[in-house]
Amino acid sequence: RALEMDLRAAITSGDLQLHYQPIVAVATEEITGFEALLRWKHHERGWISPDTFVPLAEDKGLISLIGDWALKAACHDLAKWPEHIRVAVNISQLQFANPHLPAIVANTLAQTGIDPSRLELEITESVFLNDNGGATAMFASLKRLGVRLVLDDFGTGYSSLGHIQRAPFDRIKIDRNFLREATQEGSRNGAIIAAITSLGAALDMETTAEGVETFEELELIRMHGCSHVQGFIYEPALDREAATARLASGLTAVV
Ligand code: G
Ligand code: G
Ligand code: MN
Ligand code: NA
Repeated sequence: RALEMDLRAAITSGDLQLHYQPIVAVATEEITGFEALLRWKHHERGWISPDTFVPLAEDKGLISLIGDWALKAACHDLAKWPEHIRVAVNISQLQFANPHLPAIVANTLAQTGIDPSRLELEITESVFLNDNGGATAMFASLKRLGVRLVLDDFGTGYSSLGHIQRAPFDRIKIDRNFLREATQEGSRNGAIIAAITSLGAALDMETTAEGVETFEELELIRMHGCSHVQGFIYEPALDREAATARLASGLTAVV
């Protein structure tokens, strides 16, 4: 109850922030964009993870307020970054279920004046559960705005090729669980990563390997053809100033 009220207050007080984790092209090691990740600095409890407060927000009907805020803040920041940089914003299942979502995205694009193709929406396959065709229609509406669609956390839970078939995804993010063990002898995960990557390439989808932490993992995903990488081997999520500085440094992503 108290935490819920604090969360409402945090949206306006500035205690809720977006941090940005670089997404790096495997071939060039250059930053091509960021994933926007919510961070909440609670005045008494310190940093609270989105794993805790996003479910709370969904439960208490606050997710559209927070989701709209995050979308706007990310586009606002993106407008100040170079044209070739993209930002990926996570869209929760409940936001996705809101028929007004395309209008909200369209308004945000108009207000911030950014090229729609610079905005990526990260959505998990959970939106296909118990779906009667609404999800496919929603993906189509979003796609018509010119934004890019990203299938997040692929390989966890309910992955299905039918999902890839039913929505015009531009990118697949391979969940970091696949990397765990993938470098160990006898693991089948390397083969699975390779299969997802070639499926993606055949369908004109980029593939981002998430959660890459070691050189061994980087080498593995490079070998299997992933086009992009996101992980602590390069950078964690950075605050806006640090992310901006990272771009301005002109350096490729040095490990
Ligand atoms: O940021 P990690 O660093 O801890 O994020 C934990 C989880 O919170 C991830 O699954 C991520 O997708 C989710 N998350 C982070 N930011 C947002 C956001 O802006 N909206 C939604 N819906 N989820 C988010
Ligand atoms: O939206 P999604 O569930 O994909 O959120 C990405 C999550 O992965 C965030 O919590 C982010 O902080 C986390 N993450 C990003 N890179 C790494 C990494 O290299 N290692 C680990 N353990 N987590 C990571
Ligand atoms: Mn994500
Ligand atoms: Na993910």
